[in-house]
Amino acid sequence: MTAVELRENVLAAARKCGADAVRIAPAEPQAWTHERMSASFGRGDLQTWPYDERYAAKAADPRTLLAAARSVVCVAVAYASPPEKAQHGRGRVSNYAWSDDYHRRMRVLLGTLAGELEALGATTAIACDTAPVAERAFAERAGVGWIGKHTNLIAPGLGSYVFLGEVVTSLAIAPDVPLKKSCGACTRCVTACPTGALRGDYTIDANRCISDLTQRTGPIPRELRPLIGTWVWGCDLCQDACPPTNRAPRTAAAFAPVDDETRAPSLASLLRLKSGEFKRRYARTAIGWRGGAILRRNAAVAMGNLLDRADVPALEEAVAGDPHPLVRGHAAWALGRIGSPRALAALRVRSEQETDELVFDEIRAALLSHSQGAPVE
Ligand code: B12
Ligand code: SF4
Ligand code: SF4
Repeated sequence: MTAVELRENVLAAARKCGADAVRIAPAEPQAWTHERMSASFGRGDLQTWPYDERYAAKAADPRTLLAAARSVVCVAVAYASPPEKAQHGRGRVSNYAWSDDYHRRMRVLLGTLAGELEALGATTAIACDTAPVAERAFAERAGVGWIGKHTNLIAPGLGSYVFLGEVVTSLAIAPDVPLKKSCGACTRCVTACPTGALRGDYTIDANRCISDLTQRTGPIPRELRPLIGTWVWGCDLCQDACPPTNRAPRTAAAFAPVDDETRAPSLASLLRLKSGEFKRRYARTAIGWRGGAILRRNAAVAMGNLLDRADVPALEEAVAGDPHPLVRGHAAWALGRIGSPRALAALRVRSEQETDELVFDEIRAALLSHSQGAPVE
């Protein structure tokens, strides 16, 4: 097989496996990516992630994953469905989590493609999300797309609603060239971000990103809670504001939403979600890796932003009876934000009974803000 035939065969195989875009990057260490990642971790941009200088060095060098690596086959798979508008009483979930878990689908795609390369005598390793690979950087190097100011990779014709995946291989495949595109003067995503996470220089303070805030395990900083709106998992605001993403079709049949409740769950049901129901509803989705308590916490924050007195009974129940202190604490915050006589009475009753220090602190802060006439942050 000639070099041209090899390249064409690999690209065709990737498309046959389901890739919407595919390009090749050389499996060389990327000094520029290493530097950018080190700088980002050094600034403390991703404090809830276990990333450090060692991780940056690994992620910028595909030979950490496969010692004999010569090429990285970079694929992008479109996942957007028609947009969901915010609905009263319902939480917002990011488009990437509406369907069956993309990790499984991507593993099948990448595994099948890797099998085809192995049939040619190659060794391979696959990566999607969880392996130490700077996926956006390699996709950018391969020319799959360019990295926008919202820090997501934008693929021409597909936009940024694409999952990335890689097959690192010992095959020497003729590489592509980067697209050399940029956002130009556009800053729409930066303006659209409610938390100020995007700096506008193609970097992000992920500690402020709603996607991170709704997925992390600990308490959400009080001053950031009002900025989350009704997002209960992930956030799409910067991508929804992005012109090349908006011009792309939103018809990814392979990632069709599981059902309406997964796409926009009722906040009252979410706050009462028991562990069995959580598993039944979410095990098949990309939300399943976190426990139900995280979703109940997020539902409480969304209610604290909706400010609907109809939510007080559900929040009362949560502050008094949820087994997880994280949920009781955030429910206390939400009751304080709503601030109706019934909400404040529930907080006073609970303040006599609560034994967990952090929850007690939330109740105290909520009550205090009312005694001083100031809104709860
Ligand atoms: C940690 C993580 C997060 C964190 C941090 C996000 C971040 N921007 O770093 C949080 C939880 C916030 C997050 C959120 C989301 N994530 Co995420 N996440 C990851 C993960 C696991 C690691 C990313 C990482 O290492 N970040 C550290 C930073 C410093 O590195 P970086 O993002 O790779 O980008 C740097 C380099 O690429 C470098 N660079 C190198 N060459 C070049 C060239 C140019 C020209 C430029 C400008 C920069 C550049 O500069 C970049 C910025 O400093 C990756 C999977 C993976 N292994 O890569 C998925 C991944 C990045 N996430 C993904 C998705 C889908 C999301 C969400 C859209 C989900 C959602 N809707 O909630 C949001 C998007 C939020 C946002 N605006 O970024 C996709 C992105 C697909 C795409 N089209 O880009 C990935 C690739 C997973 C996948 N396999 O598909 N994520
Ligand atoms: S995902 Fe949401 S919070 Fe995160 S950077 Fe984009 S707009 Fe901001
Ligand atoms: S909204 Fe504009 S600045 Fe942001 S990523 Fe899209 S094109 Fe770039």
